Parts: sequence; structure tokens; C-alpha cells
Amino acid sequence: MEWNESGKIWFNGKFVDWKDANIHVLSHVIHYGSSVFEGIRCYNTKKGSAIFRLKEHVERLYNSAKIYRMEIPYSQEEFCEAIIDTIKTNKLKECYIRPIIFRGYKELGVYPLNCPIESVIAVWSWGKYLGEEAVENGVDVGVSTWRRMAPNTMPVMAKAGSNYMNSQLAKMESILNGYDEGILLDYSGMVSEGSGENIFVVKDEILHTPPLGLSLLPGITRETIIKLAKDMGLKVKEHSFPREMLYIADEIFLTGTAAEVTPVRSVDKIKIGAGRRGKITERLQKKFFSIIEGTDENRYGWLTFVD
Ligand code: PPE
Repeated sequence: MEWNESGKIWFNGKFVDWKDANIHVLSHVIHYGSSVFEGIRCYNTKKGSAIFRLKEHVERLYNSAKIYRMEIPYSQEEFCEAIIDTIKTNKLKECYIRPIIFRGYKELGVYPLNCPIESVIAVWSWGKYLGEEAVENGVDVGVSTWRRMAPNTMPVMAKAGSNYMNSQLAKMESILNGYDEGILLDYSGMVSEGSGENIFVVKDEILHTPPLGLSLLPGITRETIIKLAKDMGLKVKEHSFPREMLYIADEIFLTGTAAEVTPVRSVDKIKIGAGRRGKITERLQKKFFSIIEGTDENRYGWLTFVD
């Protein structure tokens, strides 16, 4: 990841210098994790810079805010425009976009509704999330001893900062145990998702992925892959499956804005398939990359061009 420290950050409707985008240490968000955010990518396509699925990401941000009773003082259209302006102002052809909404400085105490809502959009360069080689060679993952939050504890459909304390536990554990990423089970022991990605299993040419009820983030890349797979004539089953299904899979891959489509070559040191990227994973990657490179027609309207 490469910070853009000479760049500008959009802060409550105005551009401020990177070093001046600060908040008070007694802001509500610092003490109680009161934030919702997004991760979006802008690609340097053959036809110019384009944001992938901007509308869907902004809609999810507003949904996350709604769940936490946060009122964002801009319309979704205005927010999309602000994201485009931020990319233009920073003159980046390709970047990762991080909008975040949080409760700011006024008072402390769990009750949050007196604190102001602050809105920020930052952009920077972020290469391959799980390493440059991961996209081709795949990653080694371990099933975490930590579970995703049970459905009646934290709302996982909200992409809230506080949910990532759970992800951090799984990520630290997996890295310290020598893996690249951790896979979490849901409270009942079924496969849920990675610390920052959704998961797909290929078995006998059928794609399997856990359904939304299993404590996972409704990933926009997940939804993209389901659509592309169906268009390619592949069968996709959204259903719950147990941990051991991972061990006997033909192929596994992870999806996310940061991770894009990353193959998994082992789980808990058990080799998956041939221990390298599988054929169906490769086909889906090719299709996905052709869209974000702009070599495929913008058939679904998933690209929003910056200029
Ligand atoms: N699950 C989790 C827990 C998650 O964090 C992400 C995105 C996904 C699934 C995939 O969602 P989507 O990006 O809509 O396909 N994780 C973001 C943040 C990663 C980070 O380290 O920060 C991302 O990929 O941008």
C-alpha cells in the first residue's frame, strides 16, 4: 500500500491536506468504534479511469449507516460525485477508495446520538491485497479459532469499523500461524468468510458459497462473481456447508474489493485440488479482469468513468 501524503482528503465536503485530516482523541469513534466504511477500487481501464460498482458501494455505505442510525448529510448522488472529485483532485489513474462515516467529538458515553456525523473520503494506491503472486499461485489459509459474530450480536450486513476487531483477531492468528489469511466459521460452525473476503468452493464444477444469513458481509465482488458464473453457464449454490467441505474441494477462491479474486491452494495445510489455481477459478478471474481492465464491454454498467 502506498499513501498519497501530498494529496488531499475530502473531509465533510471540503478538501484538506493529507496531514490536516485529523480528529480529536475524545471523538466517539475512537472509544466505541462508531464508524461505517467502504472499500472501492478505481481502475485504469483501456478507456480511462473507472470506478467499479460505485453505486452499489455507496448504497451499502448508506445501508450500513442506516442500521446504526447515522444520518449522512448528503444524498447518495452527491456522495458519488464527491468520490469522483476526490480521485480527480488527487490525480490518481488507479486507486483504492476509502469513504468512512463516523461519530465525532462532542461527548462520551455509549449513547451516540448527540455526537456529530463526520464524513471522509480518502484515496491511495493499493496493489494486490494478499501479495503480487497470490492471484496466480494462490494463498495458504487456516480456519480460525475465532467465529464470526452470531446474528443477534453485531449486524454483519453493516460494514462497520467495529466488526473488524473480529477480523483482526482472525487475521493476527492466521499470520502468526504462518498462513496468509484466516477463514472464519459462523456461530454454528458453518463456513462463513475470510477476515476481509468472501469465500467460494468449486466441487464437481458447481460453485458453492455461504448465504447472507451466515454472518458474512454482502460482498459486492461476491455478487459480481455469482452473476458472471451464471452467465458462463456455471451452477451456483448459495447454501451452508461445513468446514470439511473446504478440505475436499476441487478449487477454492476468495473475493473482495481489495483481494479481487484470489485462489486458495491449501486450507489448514491440506492441499486443495492440485495445490494451485484451478481451471474454473482461472476462467472467472479472466472474466473479472477483462471487465476491470475495460477490455470487456461495460455490459452491466459496472464501470463509472471518472472523466
Ligand atoms: N467480507 C469482509 C469481512 C470484508 O471485509 C470484505 C471486503 C468482503 C467480505 C468483500 O466485500 P466486497 O469488497 O464488497 O467484495 N473487505 C474490504 C476491506 C479490506 C481491508 O483490509 O480493509 C475490501 O476488500 O476493500
